[in-house]
Amino acid sequence: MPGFPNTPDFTELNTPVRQELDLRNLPVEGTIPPEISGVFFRAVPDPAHEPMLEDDTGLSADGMIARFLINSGNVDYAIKYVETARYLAEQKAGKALFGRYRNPFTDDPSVEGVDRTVSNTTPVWHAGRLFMTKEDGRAYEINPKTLETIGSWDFHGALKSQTMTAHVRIDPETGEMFFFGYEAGGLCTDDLAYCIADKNGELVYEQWFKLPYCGMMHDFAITKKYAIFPLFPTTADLERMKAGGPHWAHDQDLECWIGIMPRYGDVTSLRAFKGPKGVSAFHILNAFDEDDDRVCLDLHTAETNMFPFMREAGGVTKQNWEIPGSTQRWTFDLSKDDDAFEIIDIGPPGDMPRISDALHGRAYDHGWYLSMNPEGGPPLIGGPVGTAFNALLRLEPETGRLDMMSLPFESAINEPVHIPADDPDHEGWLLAVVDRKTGDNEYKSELWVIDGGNISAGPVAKVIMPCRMRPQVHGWWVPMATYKDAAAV
Ligand code: V55
Ligand code: FE
Repeated sequence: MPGFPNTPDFTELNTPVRQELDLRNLPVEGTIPPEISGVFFRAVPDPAHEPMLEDDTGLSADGMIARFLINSGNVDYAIKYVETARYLAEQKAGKALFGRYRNPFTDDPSVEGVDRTVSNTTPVWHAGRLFMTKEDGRAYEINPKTLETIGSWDFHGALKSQTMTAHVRIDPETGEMFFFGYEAGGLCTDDLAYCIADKNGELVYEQWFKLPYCGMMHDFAITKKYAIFPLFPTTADLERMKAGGPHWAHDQDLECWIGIMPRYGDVTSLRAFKGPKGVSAFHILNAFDEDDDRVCLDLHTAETNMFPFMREAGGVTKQNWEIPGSTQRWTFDLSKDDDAFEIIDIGPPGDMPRISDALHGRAYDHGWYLSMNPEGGPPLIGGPVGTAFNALLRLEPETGRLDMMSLPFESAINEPVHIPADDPDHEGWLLAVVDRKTGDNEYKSELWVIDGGNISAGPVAKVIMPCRMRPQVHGWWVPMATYKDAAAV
């Protein structure tokens, strides 16, 4: 695409689309089960302008909020830019004004002090409100009906943290939203803000503590008793940034660190554990209390950072497919005084996990995630790390049972959402967008409806998309009754 760099972040499936749409009654092959009634929100980064500097990452692409509305087998689709302060400033100028990923020292002087976040990572629904989130800033509130941007969200002025994770955790019983922000006190700070919003969306708890280093904490977990903060050794350095360098560099010799505290406790009760050097993880499948003192954390790990630009800045020169990884269970024993913990492999490498929302923080017997089928051909160029997943897995961590839905050659699958079934014996449904290469820089996309308990059978229905789609990061399912009750109308 003219003007955009000829790199994996801007070519093939990652080719910028930059199209806002509002479509009705898309064609469906097969039958969508009538119990699937609600809304699948998706975060889709798509750069509205060519990068200001030569190199850029897709993680800087402007957030778009997309919505599949599914009702009685009918499907509507809409997608719209999140009108962040950054998006509006660049729209006005007609060009990019913000420089490198998370480095304000590289910006055009005209935007000094303007909120840099692009809200491109996860749509979050809580207490009747919809947000678009990104870990480098605060969330933006979105009107779920019109997809218009309402504005930056600070919990009615209560939030002190300058950042909010894209990976909040909602307790299925209490309806509380647990979240955190790292670099909470500003760029490159080692401040971690741990927060809880009650079921009505009011911020009722915000406590800060110091991390051992300013590193990446993309996700975290709660159990019924604990909050778990895993920090991985991709580190930020203010001097490097002032010199125009990257925010992140992966440090292969630094240990990861895990902080655990009672989830309603005081941060002074935090226990610290030390993990392997150089290991990187982005997403957690689930966490739960095994007994009073033992806490399990199931996550997707890799030997180094899966983002080429983060590991290259740290001198690691491997290709994505050369990086060993696995799905692991980390078990922490809080009755012991040392800072070690147990690690066992529970499944093949992958990422983009999904479990039933009702089982967050609880013992669970299966989950789904994306992976690479070694027999599925070379991966398509697409998605945040530049190589797109070509398989969906269903894993039972306890029994080791593994099922796979492999895709046709030259196809890619985006992270699914899970929809519970009415029948408690049915594992529910997964919705995921699947992209297929159909020609020279030509792609066709479909929304697949998959039986969660029988993924190897392939989709039970497909929604045929009439438009080109750029890869999603994360998604969120909202049942129809909840959606209709939205606060922002
Ligand atoms: C991730 C995604 C981001 C980001 C940092 O998936 C990490 C990991 C889409 O933005 O800014
Ligand atoms: Fe994520």
